[in-house]
Amino acid sequence: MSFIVGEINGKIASLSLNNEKKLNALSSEVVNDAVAFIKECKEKKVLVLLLKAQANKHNVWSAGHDVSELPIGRRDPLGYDDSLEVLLRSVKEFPGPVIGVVRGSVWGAACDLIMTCDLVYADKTSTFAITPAKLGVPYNPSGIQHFVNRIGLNMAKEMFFTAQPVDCAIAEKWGIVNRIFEVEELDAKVMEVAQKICANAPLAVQVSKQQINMLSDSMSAMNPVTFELLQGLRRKVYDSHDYAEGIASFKEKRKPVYTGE
Ligand code: LCV
Ligand code: LCV
Repeated sequence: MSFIVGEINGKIASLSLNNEKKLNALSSEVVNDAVAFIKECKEKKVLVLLLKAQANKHNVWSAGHDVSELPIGRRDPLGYDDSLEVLLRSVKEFPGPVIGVVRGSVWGAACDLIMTCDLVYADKTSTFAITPAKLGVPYNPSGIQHFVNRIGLNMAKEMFFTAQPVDCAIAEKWGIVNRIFEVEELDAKVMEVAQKICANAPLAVQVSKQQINMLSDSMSAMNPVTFELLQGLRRKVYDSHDYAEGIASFKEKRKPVYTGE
């Protein structure tokens, strides 16, 4: 069974996350199937890729990283080769616009995935939360950069510090989403945008995506020593009692007891 539902119609394709029992959590199976489909879209010269999720009774778009796949201490949970980071890079490097189409609640790394999309349209039931603080996880620099570049310093800090869902109205005001639509009009409105993009010159569209990404990434050139200091800070967190406690409390369905160590 595939953990995504993929469809290619000419220059427009859609990829739907499909991990029902874990609320579309981004497990390695989901990620592997998604990355393979994105590669197929590139080979078939798809210009616009719609990123959706299969509906579920919890109305959760995606519950984020699969917590059961997070390492328990002594290993970076969001390393460069972590399957989730591979997915984020394949979205960012896809040659055409990737449009996030959101219904329901988006959690943790799935929120980072949304921040990595080029355009995001959502319905009025959508909410967005980034949750490392809730689980005791040290988020990674490229992920944090997605938030800061997208919504600015104080909004990114509020999301990271509180780990609370942001509702659709604030999400639109802060720029997490391009536009909010009524539940029943979302798909049609997104298709209109996709078709307007497909009416333009593909190369001009693709090169403007690459240029915008390169310019926004170049604003945070960092010297290697600073980077190593940053990695040392993160290691302190993923080697901590609180990191192990965060993961354990989720699995045992209880509130975490953090000690600050
Ligand atoms: C595995 C899950 C998950 C899940 N993994 O239904 O951003 S970071 O740094 O934190 C990053 C590391 C990250 O992305 O971490 C994960 C962040 N995600 C979250 O914090 C969301 C965790 N999930 C929830 O808060 C609840 O599940 C929500 C609010 C999404 C839905 O709550 P609801 O009461 O409707 P359940 O919690 O009962 O979930 C249904 C099943 O899905 C599993 C969960 O363990 C349960 O499985 P069982 O029925 O086998 O107990 N599940 C949910 N999220 N991220 N498994
Ligand atoms: C020369 C023109 C022009 C014009 N140049 O009246 O952004 S980039 O990268 O694309 C960059 C390279 C750039 O700035 O490219 C140009 C971008 N501009 C556009 O795409 C707008 C092109 N123009 C139009 O779409 C229509 O002209 C609008 C919608 C502005 C107005 O339409 P309307 O039907 O009211 P016409 O199209 O009949 O234009 C009246 C006269 O102005 C000329 C046009 O050729 C026509 O001249 P003739 O009466 O001799 O036929 N014209 C309009 N825009 N950018 N000439």
